[in-house]
Amino acid sequence: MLQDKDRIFTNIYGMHDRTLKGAQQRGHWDGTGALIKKGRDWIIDEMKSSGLRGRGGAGFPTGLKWSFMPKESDGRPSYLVVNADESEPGTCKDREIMRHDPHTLIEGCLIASFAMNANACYIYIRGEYIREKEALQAAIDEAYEAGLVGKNAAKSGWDFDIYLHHGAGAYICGEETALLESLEGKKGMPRMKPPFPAGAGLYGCPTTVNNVESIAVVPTILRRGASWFSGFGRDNNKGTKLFAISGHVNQPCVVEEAMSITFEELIEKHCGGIRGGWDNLKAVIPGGSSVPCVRGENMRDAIMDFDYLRGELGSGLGTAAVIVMDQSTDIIKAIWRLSKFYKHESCGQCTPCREGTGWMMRVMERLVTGEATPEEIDMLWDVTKQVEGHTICALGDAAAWPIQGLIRNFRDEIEDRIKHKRVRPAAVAAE
Ligand code: L3W
Ligand code: SF4
Repeated sequence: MLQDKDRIFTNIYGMHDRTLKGAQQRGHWDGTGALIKKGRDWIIDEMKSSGLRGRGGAGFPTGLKWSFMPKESDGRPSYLVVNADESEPGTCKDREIMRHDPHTLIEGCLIASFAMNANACYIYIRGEYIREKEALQAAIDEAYEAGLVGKNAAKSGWDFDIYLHHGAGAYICGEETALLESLEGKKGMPRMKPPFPAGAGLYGCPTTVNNVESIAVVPTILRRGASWFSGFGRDNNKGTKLFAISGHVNQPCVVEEAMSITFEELIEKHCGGIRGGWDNLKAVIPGGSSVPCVRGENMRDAIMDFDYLRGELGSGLGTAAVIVMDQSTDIIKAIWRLSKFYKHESCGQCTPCREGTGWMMRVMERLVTGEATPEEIDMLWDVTKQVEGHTICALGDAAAWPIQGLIRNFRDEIEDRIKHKRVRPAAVAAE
């Protein structure tokens, strides 16, 4: 259980002054130049020892990712790109950082950029985040004014510029290579990987793309020490983590907690319990809409981290957007709505995703209305397997996994719906 003194984000609810003055009073920008002067190797080693894994969904080790960047320039500039295109349904944690604690991110950008030999950083922010963009830009302006970024940033001897780029509202631009295409002024369509961005990223130059939370925690990790951060959580699942809990809990919230907290503790301590009590819990999507749902009875003791949710429950921590659904939920319809989302957001450049998302959505629609035949359940499963792993980017997988989770966990409900045609055909038409 995390105590207040161990929280990195001290203004997540906007109760305090978010300006530079307030941020400095809360300990941010303290000794930043001195941290930088400890050198690149020290910073990257500390990040590796901290055990931080990327907070954007994939959980790739942050220090390791940074170490892929060239130590010496081969004539090309290096870049840090921050993925602030937070669009995964259920996910609203980076929003809180940017609108209430923006200096944590800017300070992190400076330190991370220095560690990767980058003199410039681009923050790509979601098109719908207007207020967040304003708050972040105001904080960037303050940082320039105070000499914390710009020439000889924070008296570190390092020149550093930071640019805020406003997206136009496409979910796919949260995929790192689509984001880079979009930053370059092209259509946001994912690139084949490899090459990974560290080899050829923005404008063909070495680039690291990191999530907002991953970068915003860096200064505190370095100030307090890698061993402090790695003291929370379990092996391979370290640190503190922002959880965004929505749905049928008594008090939905975003909260910073220790990694590997149990689901029950997270919900009881911060959300006032499940609406109608634990017996009323039907299903949980523990990591944003891309990961499979889990039956409620398997969630109560679940450990909220990467390895448990994937290894034990066949789901995932993803972005730690925890979507709670009680017994009043039409789970088939909920997953159908996600399949509609992925169909809409597919960029269309690869056939299994472009066509498959449409097929999946249409069969899901028939499951919702109960008009499908029982054979269509297995056929739908088969389509998800044809899409999964056969596309350029992870959106294809993301469209397939929620449906697989539904069939795995709620097949009885689907079969019952088909047998009794319990839902009127008009049910999905209104959405
Ligand atoms: C160099 C290698 N770099 C991997 C880097 C790679 C990337 C990071 C993770 O998708 C997931 C997705 C969503 N050499 C490397 C390497 N890298 N191998 O490591 O890569 P990857 O491919 O595992 O994942 P990804 O493409 O970053 C992210 C899931 O997150 N998700 C959705 C999140 C949505 C948002 C949003 O709305 N903004 O975050 C939630 O679960 O489905 O599976 O940097 O370059 N050999
Ligand atoms: Fe585009 Fe879908 Fe292919 Fe990703 S998987 S590149 S979103 S068509």
